Amino acid sequence: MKRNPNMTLLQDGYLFPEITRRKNAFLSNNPEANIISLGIGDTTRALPTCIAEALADSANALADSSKYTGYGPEQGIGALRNKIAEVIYKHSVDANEVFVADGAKCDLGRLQMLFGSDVSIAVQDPTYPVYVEGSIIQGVSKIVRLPCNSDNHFFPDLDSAERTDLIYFCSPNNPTGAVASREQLQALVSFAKKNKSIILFDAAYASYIQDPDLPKSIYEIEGAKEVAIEIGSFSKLAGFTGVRLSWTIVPKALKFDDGTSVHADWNRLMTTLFNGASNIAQHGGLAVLEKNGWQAIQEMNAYYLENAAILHRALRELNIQVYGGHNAPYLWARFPGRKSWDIFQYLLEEFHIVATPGSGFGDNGEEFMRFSAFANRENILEATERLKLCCGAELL
Ligand code: PGU
Repeated sequence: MKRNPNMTLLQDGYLFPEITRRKNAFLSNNPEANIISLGIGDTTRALPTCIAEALADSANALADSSKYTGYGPEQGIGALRNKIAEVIYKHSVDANEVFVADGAKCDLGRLQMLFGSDVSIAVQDPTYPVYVEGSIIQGVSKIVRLPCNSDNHFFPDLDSAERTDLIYFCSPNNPTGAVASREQLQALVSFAKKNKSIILFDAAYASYIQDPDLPKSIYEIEGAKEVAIEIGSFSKLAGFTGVRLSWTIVPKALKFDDGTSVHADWNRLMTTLFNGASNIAQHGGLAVLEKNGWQAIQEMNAYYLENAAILHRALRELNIQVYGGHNAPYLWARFPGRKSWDIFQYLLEEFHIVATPGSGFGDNGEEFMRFSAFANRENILEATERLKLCCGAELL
């Protein structure tokens, strides 16, 4: 059996397991170290009781033969599709354009399968690595990286950008924490229309947008339904990173160049390769979108945003240039002239803090570190105290 040649094109390990490997290597020599993880964006707060109870009730119902359910609709439980259309999208999308799934990452992989290998793609650089690496696994060879840095306010220069079939776009951005304005998204939609490209809009962090002027969904932009698919997730919205629940919006107005429906193909792919998200997780999702659940998760989101604000202030006080952290759970800190894996090692060894090296997200991430605000407050405060000890000098 020959190895899939596409696999040989990937770098050795995926970013986050590599970080864990290095952290564990350090811990095995320093077992006493109390490491604070601001690396992987993984939620840490307990679920609100009303949501945990809905999950438990749904699990308990499975023990009752009159309430037992097996496979559900591949596209998701009707009530949840309706509720996502109502609460998240204020009915700007139809319930039958909502496809419920088991994670944004999983749906990204399936979208990559839908579009196949004979496509060109564009990504922001730095970018969430899954867009690039999943495409490489699929056999995509034409990958255009659109530099996003402080000079262009982390929004790509579309005037000079090459045309591609697909454009991955993430806002609030992972890793930079930049949030695209309405004008910027209008420009992106016009660019895609002009080029007959499809935008894959990753809105995994949309719930962190507090500024009412900033769009939370690409569909707030006129005409976006003809050019964009949107991916949303309960992971960071509601602390469901372990529960696993997400959705993808595929508008009926979106067509391939031969006039056939992307929605119909997505439905065909999902009914063939996916058997629906866990019924327990979907009932948890319904509870998130009920009044009490919704109120409780707003508080959870606000808590992480306050963490981001605390970290932002602390880094600024150390004279470190820092971006993001407003309307976004990630901070993007610059260490001029330093390699980000060196800073990673330095923070780990000297401060017992894990952050994510910017170069793991692309060449434009070199010299940067991503700090995640998904942590408990004590750890955020402890991390800022540890960083203050070095007065910033060694970090710069
Ligand atoms: N999209 C973006 C932009 C993400 O940052 C993440 C998670 C996902 C999708 C995945 O969402 P799920 O719905 O939970 O599947 N990014 C985290 C976790 C690392 C990873 O590899 O997914 C991060 O730290 O970047």
